[in-house]
Amino acid sequence: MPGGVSSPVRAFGAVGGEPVVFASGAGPWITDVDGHACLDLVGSWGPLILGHAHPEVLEAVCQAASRGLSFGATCPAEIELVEEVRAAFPSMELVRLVSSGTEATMSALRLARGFTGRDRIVKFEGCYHGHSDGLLVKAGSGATTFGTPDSAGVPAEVARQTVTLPYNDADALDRLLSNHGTEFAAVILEPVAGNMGLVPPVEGFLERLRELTRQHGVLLVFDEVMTGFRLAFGGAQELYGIRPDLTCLGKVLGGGMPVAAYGGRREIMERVAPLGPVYQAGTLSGNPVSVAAGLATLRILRRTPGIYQRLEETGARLEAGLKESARRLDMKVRMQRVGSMLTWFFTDRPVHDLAGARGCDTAAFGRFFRGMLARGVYLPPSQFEAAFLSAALGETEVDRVLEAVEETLAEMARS
Ligand code: KE4
Repeated sequence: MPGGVSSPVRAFGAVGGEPVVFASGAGPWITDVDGHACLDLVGSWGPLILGHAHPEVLEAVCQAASRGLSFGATCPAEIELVEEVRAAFPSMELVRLVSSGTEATMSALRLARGFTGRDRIVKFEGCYHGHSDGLLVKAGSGATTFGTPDSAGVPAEVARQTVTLPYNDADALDRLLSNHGTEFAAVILEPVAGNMGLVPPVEGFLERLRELTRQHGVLLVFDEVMTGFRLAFGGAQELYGIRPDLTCLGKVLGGGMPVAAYGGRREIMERVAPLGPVYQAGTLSGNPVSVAAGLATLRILRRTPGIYQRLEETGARLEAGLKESARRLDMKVRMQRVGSMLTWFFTDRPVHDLAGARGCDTAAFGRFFRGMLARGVYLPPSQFEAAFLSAALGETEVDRVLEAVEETLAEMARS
């Protein structure tokens, strides 16, 4: 296995040390093969908003599995899951299920190109939308003219079709679309960014993007793979009151199993095969066992009063605790947070974009990560990732996290 992992970010490259190998999870806890138990603030990179091995989710999965693993045809649970999505995301008038966030965003952009007849897309630096060729692109030499590959193996002519702008810079988009608007099929973004560390949209940013894209006939695509069902049951678009043209979902949608989706305005989605000319397919799309995990997860979220308020309160406690520790120890560390998605940045200034995130003391984050792991708290192994709180974290567990933060920062302050 290259790097001993099935996905690069798990390799601890950014924080040092050997990648951890986990054997089991239960509620807020995750245990490695040596029997060390940690409080899990990664939650499989977002899906486990209910914690590990929730009994009702496991029961649903076992029940589904006992009826067969896959039919390669529509099953009732698939229809029920899509109905849950439509109820939570009114902008998603038609929904197609796929098996990963990468597939969701790749398909949504192919659809945007097919619908508009235009080829170019805009993304923002620091936003990650999965690993399809057209999205592994960074700002080109001409900055706002052409993208260049952000990975080996991505053809230059594919990268050229993607322009990458600084996050939170609506004026840059205004300038680009004023001069080239008719060339662009879509603007895609994380409405709250989690892939450069947690970077919220500045006041008015999302509203300006909605206005500019509508003005130029460019589709607005919200990548809510991370934020969907996480920041609110209806995701960031519920929280900020913005109606995108297309939305991508994943992570919580599958409750820990491989389920993702894209969807949006009916007139756009009706271009998707078999109704229309935009081809997209998948052997295990809507898999009954995977969908059972997602359906159980969404139903628990939907019927549990105050679950999002409690997640907000947990995040607020951690944020207040960090502020107090940083003040007492006179350390340059801050938390950026929206609800139960958060990042510790080692800086004394707000982080609004990738340049700001890169300007933080990432070596300090590595020391913080290792200190927290040694004290039994597992954080995402990179400064440029978000931590995710689960509803399984109770008062006692939050106290333990706060203690570990205080002790780790104190140890860092002494060294
Ligand atoms: P997947 O293909 O990994 O299911 O989803 C891709 C994706 C799309 N959009 C957003 C906003 C995402 O955050 C992701 C995947 N997130 C990473 C963590 N930053 C998953 C962890 C990994 O790559 O191993």
